[in-house]
Amino acid sequence: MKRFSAPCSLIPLLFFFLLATAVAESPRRVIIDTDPGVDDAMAILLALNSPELKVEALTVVPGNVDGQQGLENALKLVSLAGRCDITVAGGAHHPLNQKLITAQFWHGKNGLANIELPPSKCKVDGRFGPDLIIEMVHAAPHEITLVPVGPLTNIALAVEKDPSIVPLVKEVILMGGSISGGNVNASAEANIYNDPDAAQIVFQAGWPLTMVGLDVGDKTLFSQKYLEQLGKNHGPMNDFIYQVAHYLIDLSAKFGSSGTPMYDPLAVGVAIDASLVKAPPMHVDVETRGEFTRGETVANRHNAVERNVLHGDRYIIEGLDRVEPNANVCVEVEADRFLQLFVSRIRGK
Ligand SMILES: [Ca+2]
Repeated sequence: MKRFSAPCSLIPLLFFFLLATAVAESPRRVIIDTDPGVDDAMAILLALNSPELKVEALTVVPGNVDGQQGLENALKLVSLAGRCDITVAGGAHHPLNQKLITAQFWHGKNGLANIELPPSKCKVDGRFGPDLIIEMVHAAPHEITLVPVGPLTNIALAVEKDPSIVPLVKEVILMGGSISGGNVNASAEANIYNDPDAAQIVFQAGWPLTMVGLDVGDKTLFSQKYLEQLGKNHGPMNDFIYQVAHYLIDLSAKFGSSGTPMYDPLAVGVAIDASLVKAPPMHVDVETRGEFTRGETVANRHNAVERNVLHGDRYIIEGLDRVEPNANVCVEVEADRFLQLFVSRIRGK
């Protein structure tokens, strides 16, 4: 009997190992909320070519372009990838409390670097994007990761309408914000600036959240070297991304940069492989009123604030109060490893 007892005791362990392996290998289910947008297009095609991810839906938010153009672009992108199985839905038409700001200046007249993709063979889903998010999260509790790469209007609307989704979402990995200055102005990054009220709702919701910001995206410059690698292959997706990257590299050169920052694709990259970045926990608030700082993501690096107590005519510091981190804020990235990953996935290798 003794001879067999050891192997028998290993069976539960073996079962656990096999289960753990299966879980580890099952793809992460994601909904990408997007305002396509050139870097959105790169992000979406990276996701669709990565076996680590199962893209459940694209929900479209106005931002780089208006909602209608964004929806048309999203449908053309899934069609280009031959993936009409992916649900594509429209969403909000404008930010919560301010006018829409569109960015054809950077993204081209059609939002896709003025490249004319073939008409989409895919059909739009009639549901309202935030409702679709609510529905999908309830249908797969604790399994859906939200990857917002545009202004956070749709995600905020979903949370406002049904706060019960918050503990049911696996994780939020968003492109937006910065802890070292903005691109719209001195302080604000565009996705957050375009709807700071929505962003504050999303940051304070209470779910696991990773912020892939402007400052870390600026470290991932897609330069001529990577473009040449991409040019070694041909196919509908490869050729389209080559043209997009070419357009963006030329545009960046006009502003003195040697490459184009891969903002939205990096958020997808973090969803694929979180080890690409270092992201310490911080408490982040979004400034919704500041004279010069509306739309800034204000990050508390040491997660504490002074406790000032009124004594007579003055406040006296009596200690420190802890503030709970609400975001993992990306501060470092293995840029070359990420860019190689991007190129190899778009090349289909
Ligand atoms: Ca975007």
